[in-house]
This record gives sequence, structure tokens and C-alpha cells, in this order.
Amino acid sequence: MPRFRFPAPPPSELTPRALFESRRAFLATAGGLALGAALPAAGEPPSRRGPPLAVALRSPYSIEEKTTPYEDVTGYNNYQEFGVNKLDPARNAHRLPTRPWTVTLDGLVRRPRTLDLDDIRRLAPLEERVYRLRCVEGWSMVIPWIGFPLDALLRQVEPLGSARYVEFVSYYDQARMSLPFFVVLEFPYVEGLRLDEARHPLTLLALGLYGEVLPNQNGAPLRVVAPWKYGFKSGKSIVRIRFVEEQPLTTWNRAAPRDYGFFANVNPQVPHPRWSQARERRIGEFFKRDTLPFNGYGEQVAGLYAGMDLARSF
Ligand SMILES: Nc1nc2c(c(=O)[nH]1)N[C@H]1C(S)=C(S)[C@@H](COP(=O)(O)O)O[C@H]1N2
Ligand SMILES: [Mo]
Repeated sequence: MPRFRFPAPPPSELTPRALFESRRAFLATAGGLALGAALPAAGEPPSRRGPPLAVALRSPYSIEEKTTPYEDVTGYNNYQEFGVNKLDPARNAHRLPTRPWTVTLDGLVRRPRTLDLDDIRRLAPLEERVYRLRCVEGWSMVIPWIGFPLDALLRQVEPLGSARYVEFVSYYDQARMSLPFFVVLEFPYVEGLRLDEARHPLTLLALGLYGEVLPNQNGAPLRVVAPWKYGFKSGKSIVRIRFVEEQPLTTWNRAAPRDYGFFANVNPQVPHPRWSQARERRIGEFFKRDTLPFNGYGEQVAGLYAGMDLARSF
């Protein structure tokens, strides 16, 4: 397994908004001249958006907040496999082969199965769900996802009573990715949820956003979205879901156990070792806002953690 080194960027080093904007404008121009096809969504006119994905219903779990512009949602990303800079994934993730695609569900289940994308799309009606996404780095977005509850997929394999956690493994092919020598993470990217978290109706299997098929940089062709947790819990481009008894050792827990807890519920009281998590900057806004416990989803999910010390199990 390859091992690379890099420190998580402190908020001070995050691409400032103005710089991001001007680079985006620059990229749009450069893309038209020299780089052409190498540049995907960021900075492109809407006519070059991805294939449409029709939605059957709008979820009651949607929040009524202004959505973050499409260009930011698809142009400012964390997808380390395609580069550590926020602008890298939009430039590099076109190398991700999203068809054919299968997801293997195995481990502690009665009926292990491998499903292809068409099987998966048919499992449940597609919903639009507008969710907040809060990154541990201190920024947030509001994204109109398209998908259905992850549990519609999980229940296909009939988890055994002994299964207590699920491990999500992302696609990995070093030859297609943009891994710099100094990256700390081990790949494939692995995330995990407790089974009851994974089966909670808020936990979404996302196949699209903003009315279109999920762009590669956002985790095509399918990714998890657990909106009450920091964004890193939501693995992209999932190829395997393993049902296990013990808490999985996730990529970030392995790389920086003091910085990234397993639960990673958004808890504004628990600072990152090097910065506060009390406030956040909504991408596109100037003033910071207070971060809400459970990213504002406490009413729905706080019950999952009754009796747990969420300062220790952070
Ligand atoms: N495979 C994989 N999944 C990943 C990541 C990653 O680097 N690789 N980054 C995570 C982090 S830190 C965040 S904040 C979200 C960002 O999702 P977005 O780019 O679609 O907004 O994806 C998460 N899922
Ligand atoms: Mo993140």
C-alpha cells in the first residue's frame, strides 16, 4: 500500500475566496485557449454541464437555504486522489472511469452481492435533497444532491445481527490519479459509519447534484452523504461496502487520529487541535456564521448518540 505525506492545511492556507474566484476566471479563459478538453466543469458555461438526471420527488429533509452556486460546488472540492488543491479535482477527475461501475457489498451479510450502476439506480425513486455540507477545514456549502437513502442499497444484502459498522472503500487506481509524493493518506480512501448511522434516513447515496449526473470531482458515479458529520465522512466514488463487527480504521483516523475522530459529528464545542470549529464560512459569503451542533440536524440524529460523551467520541 503506498504511503504519502502531507499535513492537513490549516484554514489560513485555504484558497481565499477572492483568489479562488480570479483563478477560476483565469482557468475559464485558459481553458478556452490552450487546455481545452482537460478542463471540466469549473468555469464552464452552463451549456457544458453534465447529463441531466431526473428527480421524482423533493425530500422533506431538504433545508430551505440558499444553495451554493454550481460553479463552487463543482469547482472547489476535496478529493485528495485527484490533487490536494481545491481546484485540482475539477481539473483532474475526468480521468476517473465511471462506466462500467460496480459496488460490492460483502462481509457480515446473508446475501453478499455485486451490483452495477443500473441495478443501483433502480433501487429507489430519485429524490432531490438540499443539505448542508460542513468541512472540518472551516467552510460549508449548501448542495442540492440527487439520490436516495443509503439503506435502500444496504438492505439488499440482509446484514447479519453481528454487523455493527459499515466500511466504505473508494475507487483507487494510482495510474489515473494525481497523488503528490508528500501526501499523508493511504489509499484507497476508506470511511466508515456505525450501522445505525448508515441506515438513518438522512444518510444519502448521492448519484447527482443540481439536476445532473454527479460530476466526477464530487464523487461520481455514487458517493455517501451523511450531512450531520464533517464532510470527510462522506466517501466518494464507492466501489465496496463491507459490513463488519469492529469499528473500521478509516483513512483519516489512521493518518491523524488526534485531528479526525471516527464519529466526526459536527460539534462546534470540540476544536480541531489547531483551530476552532465554532464558526464556519459559507462559500460565497463574507461573514462567518456559528456552526450548529450536528450541522443543524440534531433534531433528527441526536438520539443516535444518547448516553455517549461526544467530546471524547468526537
Ligand atoms: N474518496 C474521497 N472521498 C472524499 C474525500 C477524498 O479526499 N477522497 N474528501 C472528503 C472531504 S474532506 C470532503 S469535505 C468532501 C467534499 O465533497 P465535495 O467536494 O463534493 O463538496 O468529500 C469527502 N470525501
Ligand atoms: Mo472536508
